[in-house]
Order: sequence, then C-alpha cells, then structure tokens
Amino acid sequence: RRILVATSNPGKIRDFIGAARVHGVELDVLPEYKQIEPPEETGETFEANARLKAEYYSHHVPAQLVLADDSGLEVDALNRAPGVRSARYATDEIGYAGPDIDDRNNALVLERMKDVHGPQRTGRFVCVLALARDGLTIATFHGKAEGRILRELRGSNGFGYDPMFFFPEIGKTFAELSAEEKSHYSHRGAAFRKLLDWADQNQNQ
Ligand code: ITT
Repeated sequence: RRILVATSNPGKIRDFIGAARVHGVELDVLPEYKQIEPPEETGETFEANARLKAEYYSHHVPAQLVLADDSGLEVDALNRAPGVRSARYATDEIGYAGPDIDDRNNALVLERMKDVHGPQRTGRFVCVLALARDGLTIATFHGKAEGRILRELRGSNGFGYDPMFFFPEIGKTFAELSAEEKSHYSHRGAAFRKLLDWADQNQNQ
C-alpha cells in the first residue's frame, strides 16, 4: 500500500511518516518533488479546505489518488478559534508574518487565555483528510483529539500548537510524544486509520 500525501507542512509530514510506520504503509509527498505552489485556502470549514487542496493537487498527477489534510485547534474559551485559521492565526489577528509563526500563534493563544480558569481550558484538534483524483473528491475522513490547553509550553517534538495541547489520557502534551506515539492519540492518526479502513474495503479504487 502506498499513499501520496499533498502537504507543504513539514510537521504534518513527520506525523504521516509516524502513522505510516505504525501501520506498515508507504508514503510519498507530492509538493516536495513537484515544487507545486500551495493553493489559497478559502474554505470556511476543515472539510471544504481539505477537499480544495486534494482536488487542486490531484490536477498535477493525472489518474492518481492524492491525500490532503486540513486541520487545526479549536479552543472552547475562544469560541473555537483559531480553527480553520490555525496556521495563520497571528497573521490574521495581529498582522504577524515571519518564519517563527508557530511560536507567535502559541504566544497569542496563551495570552488570550490568561484569564481562563482550569475547567474552561478545553479544546480539541480536528483533522479532515480528503482523497481526490483528477479534481474530484472521492472520500473524506474526520478525526478529533480532545484535550486541555496548558498555561505554558511543554515538550519539543511535534509542531504548531502541540506544546500547549495536554492529552489527559497519557498525562503529556503532544509535543512530548514521538511521531509514532502521537499517531495513536491524535486527530490525524484517527483520520488516517479511517482512511486505511476505507482503503481495505475499496481496493479497486
Ligand atoms: P498544508 O495546507 O500544506 O497541508 P498548512 O500548515 O497550511 O499545510 P492547515 O491550513 O491545515 O495546513 O493548517 C494547519 C495548522 O493547524 C498548522 O499549521 C498548525 O498550526 C495547526 N495544527 C494542525 N494539526 C496540528 C497538530 O497535529 N499539532 C499541532 N498543530 C497542528
């Protein structure tokens, strides 16, 4: 089994490699070897953006199945922000655009939550994977991970909001896990397992 993933995000690639290793699947990454410019993500939902990206990238590899990922962090106390704007939260909110955007995003979420007390510090990561061929989406897969937003950052693995996302079941943040471990608990791992189940049942696709 071999999966072609279209993402420009190195953190997602690391997660996918971890999940693929756990499940004995092989992975290729599309924009890397084709040098494709990412599309503008104009959708208002994770599902819409996942479809948009999978369809866009699939035009570059005729007749092949392409997998795209749209994901983000929903913080309940922030009315589910940053949500679909997770990647560019600090850009949209305070006009920041620079190489350490992940650090700025984290700092901004922590700052906006400084008066939010323990029981209200809930949130979840959401991931939607879309599988497309020749500009048409064939299936989508949803995954979620429920957790708590810490007051400080912990751990140095992972990417994005991982260091503030505490997963109570294991008493660690996602940034304290290896890619393989993260895939057991994460939104991306959950969606990926649904994709593999689907692939088992649709081998003619
Ligand atoms: P592609 O569209 O090229 O895949 P992107 O980074 O633009 O890459 P998204 O629009 O889906 O992707 O934004 C996802 C953002 O959500 C990401 O940049 C992180 O800030 C956050 N995020 C998603 N999954 C995450 C995870 O597992 N751990 C930490 N942060 C995550």
